[in-house]
Amino acid sequence: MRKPILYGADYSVYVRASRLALHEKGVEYDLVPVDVFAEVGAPPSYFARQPFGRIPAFEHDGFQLYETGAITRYIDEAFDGPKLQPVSPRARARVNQMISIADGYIYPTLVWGIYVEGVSKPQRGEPSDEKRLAASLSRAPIILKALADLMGDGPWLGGASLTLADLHVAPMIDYFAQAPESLPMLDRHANLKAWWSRTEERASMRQTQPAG
Ligand SMILES: N[C@@H](CCC(=O)N[C@@H](CS)C(=O)NCC(=O)O)C(=O)O
Repeated sequence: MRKPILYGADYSVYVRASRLALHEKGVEYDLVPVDVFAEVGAPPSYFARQPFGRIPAFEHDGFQLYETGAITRYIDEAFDGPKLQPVSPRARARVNQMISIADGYIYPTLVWGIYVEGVSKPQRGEPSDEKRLAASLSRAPIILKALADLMGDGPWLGGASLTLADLHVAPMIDYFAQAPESLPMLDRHANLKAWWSRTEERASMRQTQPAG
């Protein structure tokens, strides 16, 4: 079998979630650069792999796939290595619930609303959307509480072992944690704070750190 190929850029939280799954499973892969935020955008040929022009896209032995949730589940199921999804219907539902929370709430609010508006744009000398930043800062505690409530005693978001929930949420929290406002917010949830310390130390997180 040939090595799987992931198309995307290391700065993308969705590309990183897919890479984390590959690293945690111990799967060798090739990362083919596609920069969707380049001035010229993604190359026209990329739209044949991902018609919406988003990253990542994935290919394994001729099987093409896009949408990160489908990619990470495929990686978990198609390759040997530690299982990243629980077997019991309820535990699996919790993991899927957290992945959905990541897509629906964490990504727009903590990544775009807080990191991009509050950290990245000022660093690049671009004006921030102050209204969006303020709205996101007031929404963030609801998101963090939901995660903390769902994870319970952990130590991982999905319970006793590392799952895809951790791998989808961690790249987003890594950006959010760069905002000064994130620290007091995380301090309010001892379980989530301990989870983040544990997660950011993982070899897979270090190996997939965006080059910056
Ligand atoms: N639903 C897609 C979302 C992927 C996504 O939004 N990727 C971002 C980078 S983190 C992107 O490609 N953005 C380009 C754009 O918004 O034009 C998935 O799950 O793969």
